Amino acid sequence: MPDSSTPPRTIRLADYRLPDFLIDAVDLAFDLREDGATVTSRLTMRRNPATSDPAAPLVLDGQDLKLTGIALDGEALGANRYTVDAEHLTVTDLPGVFTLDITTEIAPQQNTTMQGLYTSGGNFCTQCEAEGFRHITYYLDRPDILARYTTTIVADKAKYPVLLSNGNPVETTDLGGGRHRAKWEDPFPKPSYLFALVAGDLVAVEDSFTTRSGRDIALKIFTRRGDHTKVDHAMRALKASMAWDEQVYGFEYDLDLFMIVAVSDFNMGAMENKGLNIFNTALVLASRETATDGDFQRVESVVAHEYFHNWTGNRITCRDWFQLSLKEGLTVFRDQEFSGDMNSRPVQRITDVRRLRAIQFPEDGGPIAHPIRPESYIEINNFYTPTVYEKGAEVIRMIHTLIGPERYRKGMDLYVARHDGQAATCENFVAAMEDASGTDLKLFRRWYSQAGTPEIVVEDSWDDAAGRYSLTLRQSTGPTPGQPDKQPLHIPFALGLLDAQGRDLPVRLAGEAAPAAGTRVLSLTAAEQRFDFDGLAARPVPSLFRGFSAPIKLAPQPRDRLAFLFAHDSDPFNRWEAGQQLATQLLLEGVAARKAGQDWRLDAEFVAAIGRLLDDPALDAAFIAEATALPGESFLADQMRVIDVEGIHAVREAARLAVATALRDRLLAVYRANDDHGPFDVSAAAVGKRALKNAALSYLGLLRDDAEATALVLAQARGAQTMTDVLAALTVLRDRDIPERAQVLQDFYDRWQDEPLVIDKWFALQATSSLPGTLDAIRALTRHPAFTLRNPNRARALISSLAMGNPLHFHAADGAGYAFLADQVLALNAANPQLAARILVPLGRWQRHDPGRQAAMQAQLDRILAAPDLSRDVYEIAAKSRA
Ligand code: B3K
Ligand code: ZN
Repeated sequence: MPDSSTPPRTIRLADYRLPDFLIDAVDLAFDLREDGATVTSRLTMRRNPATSDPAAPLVLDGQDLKLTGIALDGEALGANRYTVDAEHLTVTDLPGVFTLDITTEIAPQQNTTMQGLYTSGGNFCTQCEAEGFRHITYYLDRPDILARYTTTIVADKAKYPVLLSNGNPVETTDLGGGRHRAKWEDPFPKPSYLFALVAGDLVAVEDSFTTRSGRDIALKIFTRRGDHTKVDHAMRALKASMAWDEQVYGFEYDLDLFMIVAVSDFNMGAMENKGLNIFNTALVLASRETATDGDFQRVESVVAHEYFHNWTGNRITCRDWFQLSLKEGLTVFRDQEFSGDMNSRPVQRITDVRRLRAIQFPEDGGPIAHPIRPESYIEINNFYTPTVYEKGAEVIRMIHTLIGPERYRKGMDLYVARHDGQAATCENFVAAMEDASGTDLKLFRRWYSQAGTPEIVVEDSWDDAAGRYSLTLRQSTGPTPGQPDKQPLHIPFALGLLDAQGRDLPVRLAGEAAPAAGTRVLSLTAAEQRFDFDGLAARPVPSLFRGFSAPIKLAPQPRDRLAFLFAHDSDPFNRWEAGQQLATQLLLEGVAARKAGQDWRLDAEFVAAIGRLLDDPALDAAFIAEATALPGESFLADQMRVIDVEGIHAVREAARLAVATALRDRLLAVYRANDDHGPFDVSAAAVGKRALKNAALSYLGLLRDDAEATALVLAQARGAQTMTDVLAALTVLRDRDIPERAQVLQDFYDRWQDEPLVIDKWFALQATSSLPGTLDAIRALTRHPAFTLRNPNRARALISSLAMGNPLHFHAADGAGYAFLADQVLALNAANPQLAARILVPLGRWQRHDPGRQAAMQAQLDRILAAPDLSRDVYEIAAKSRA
């Protein structure tokens, strides 16, 4: 705990109060030096007419600041007029309208937390969301305080030729003596979390975009020298995002300049500061040699995400941090739809659902389960979660599904008309959607307040005489911490009915006129509900929750139905899903058989179905790659009451080997057919071909005694021209104990040692190996000269790759993986609490492990909780995980 005498304070949504004061304008001046920085701030303030206490003191937030000056309306304030404690500056006896001048000294070079003002690679940069601004100066550091900012930066001209802040540049002046000054003005009132400053030796790649109203916007991407050759893709993505947001939402960019700066030390992916987005290099830089197709796609989607925040987040921001999903869930939904339009839509949906299941479902079923609008927190940075982001996006998607795209767009227009320039709430958003669509969303609102993943059981029946097919759906949600009893939710139920040839039939509710054949969206609103369908000649095959129309868990369906849908469903998501569900049933049966000491083999029919997909000319290559991959170990684990770590690994590997053995020649043919050596591009078609080729390779690589397959893997690892191909081959070698492995890895390191993002891949690769001795190898890698915990990308590459991407070794029965993770959490606790708390999360998922592993995980949580000077961030996750 931060201070052993008082437990950290819990902040509650129910305690929200309007601010007593408002800030109309902020005039900031930064003097940046090698030994620190001086920040002077002039706040133009007034009492909030909407609150009633005329004597309320002004309580400004501030942490790790040295106050060196304070003046009210130009007069230095006497010591009797204010008090300073570790987190506040309180000023009493204030008039109705006034200016406050505050000077603080800060130490950016010593700031390892990566919030507030800090340095990365010798350059200055900021991260203010959620509460970083209070580490820069005293302020009302809450998102409902919207002010106009002017920022002046003074720094050494040679070391920091580039000086940036939000808005438009208004002046640059050479001050002599090797120093210079830049002044920026942001005309849009904004909350402090969107403030940004960058000072450094950076180069810009420039471009421009003409808006639909004909304004020219200058676009600049800044990187360190040398990296500027890798920003073409980000620039393309930025321009595509700007065009898409105009077309799909009518949102036009509002400043004359849009900037992105890439920094290598960054706690998360990127930050949407007004006009000056700051990005982790990992999400800007991409080249064929250094980035995989997955990296290219992530760059595209994060560039879009941050750009989209300009309207959903910046123009309309959040009233308080409990409303975080208002901007995050909505903006993730927007970036997912953008990526769907730019790439293969079905594969995008599959990727997004896979991600939701991999990271959000376990959260929703674990100790830190919370609704998308949480009701309390100790440290807000701990709530930038898959639930707020990914489930939040599913909630917006469900509204879109329920009311349809046209009414959704009307709802967005109304939301903007009502709230542009304001700090809004999730309720404001839903109300706009409700009012614009005329759809009652009263029950739907429960998605905002209820945590947990609903489980749905579906039963069907067929009345031959009446030609009537009936589906009965039952929904239930298990208890989550603090929410023992759950209510039924309003769940969009997208349904298709197929005939025996796999053709879509009309989904006609009893008594209705016949609609067109195809998917129909119905509403499940009760704990149990029956739907009757008429006009059918024979019992249909149902395709349930098409497109994953709600973030739910569907109870296992009959195998013959899954096999049929896997072969025929016209909904590509559900076709993929049927294969995954079928494979899951088969593999879990294998896990049970192995445990009982019985023989088990992967069903030959299933293997044959995979074979038929492999070279189906009607299917998209990227889709085939997804549909022929078996569900991952973590997904399988999530389906078991008590997780059998070794069993899942062993059975899944045996099944993969069975596929590879049975389909060897077809896999080889698919490999060859998709091995394209033409010019490089990242079009959906080219990416799909590489994905399918490498899906084939990952199977072929399992054939240990097959010299041809092994030679293919080695040749690709050594000679491929794209990082996608090199890494796919290395991923095969990662798990193969062959003499060439070490040399190939060493050659890779030698070739890429000056490219940090590629070296991150090198660490991550080794951390995810299934070979015996991997944990020792990881421990040795912590002593590698290129390893450092101080760089979040590097730390995550080794540590989170083990904890989240290598269940076999993280969950080693002797608990060594857990102890290793706890060591790293404790080593990071003081230096970077946000990162420490983030990497700790997997240790809290002990509930469904066997008693031995449970005890070992809990022991490490106890060890963390007993450590002195625990940060609020780590304390909150450890304490909630242990409870
Ligand atoms: N809004 C930022 C995340 C800030 C995280 C603060 N701990 C990036 C994004 O979601 O776009
Ligand atoms: Zn965001």
